[in-house]
Amino acid sequence: MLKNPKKQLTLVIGMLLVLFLAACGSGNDSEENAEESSDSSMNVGEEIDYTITGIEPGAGISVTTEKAIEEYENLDGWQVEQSSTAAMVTELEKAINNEEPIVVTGWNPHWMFTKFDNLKYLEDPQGVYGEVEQIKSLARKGLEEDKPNAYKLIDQFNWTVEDMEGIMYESSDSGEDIATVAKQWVEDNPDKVAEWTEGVEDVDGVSVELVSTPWDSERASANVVAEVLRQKGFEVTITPVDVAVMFEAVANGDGDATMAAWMPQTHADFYKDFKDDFVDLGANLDGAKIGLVVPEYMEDINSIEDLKAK
Ligand code: PBE
Repeated sequence: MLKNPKKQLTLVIGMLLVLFLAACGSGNDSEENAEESSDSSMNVGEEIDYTITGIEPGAGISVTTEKAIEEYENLDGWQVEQSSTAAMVTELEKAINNEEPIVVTGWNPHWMFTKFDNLKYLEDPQGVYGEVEQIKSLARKGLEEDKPNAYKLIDQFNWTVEDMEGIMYESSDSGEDIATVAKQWVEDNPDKVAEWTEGVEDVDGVSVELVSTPWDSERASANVVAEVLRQKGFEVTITPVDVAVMFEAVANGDGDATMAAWMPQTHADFYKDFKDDFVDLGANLDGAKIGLVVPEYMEDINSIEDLKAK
């Protein structure tokens, strides 16, 4: 018989603990996992202060992420921290090096998926981020009549996610400017260039203004097309602007064309606003994607709905 009440209490607690652990142990595996995942996903929100690491405020993906926060009830109390793509990538790299949780706005084509081979998109059951995106070329009205050879070349330009990511990765890896890498790419890919320039006549110093956005993906396409246009005798300028300004410039004729319209989802709002005032030349790239991206070691977070409201 134990006389010491303290010891007795310890014993009782100990027995309860044994019973409790036994009860846990008898539960089936899936129940256990479900419990674990709800616990750890709750921690994820807390650990990252209910903050999605975003990019530039003007980006389509930033607008879409604000929408996602509105649409998903489980994202109540979450926010997007908007800054820049470079800052987002720095945060991502830091988190990965420390195996810490992070949720970023991510997209393809981008070299982040080559540099970090442990990233995954979160499932998006409500389809806020759309499925597969295309990158489209748009021309100003009248370009076909004014500069038919430029129009034809831009219309015939198309390539793949791998082509674009190749240039982006090479530039980020070597530290060389996208323009330099793009020029080399044009030299190394005569077959593609031949397709785009089929039936395009040489000109003598006709000027072309391409408008684009400031992301590496768009700097890659703009510089590749600019280089090929230059080889045909055009004088080309590339003006990087915000997404909204890019659509506006092609619509009001300030710019001749862009190769940087992400549709049907990413730039839907901008596209809609100006759609009567430009010519849609169709996709120049298929298979782009945007969404929320996390490192694979966040094993319990596979869907946006696995994140818990604040
Ligand atoms: N992006 C890259 C851009 C378009 C190109 C996905 C960051 C966006 O507007 O979201």
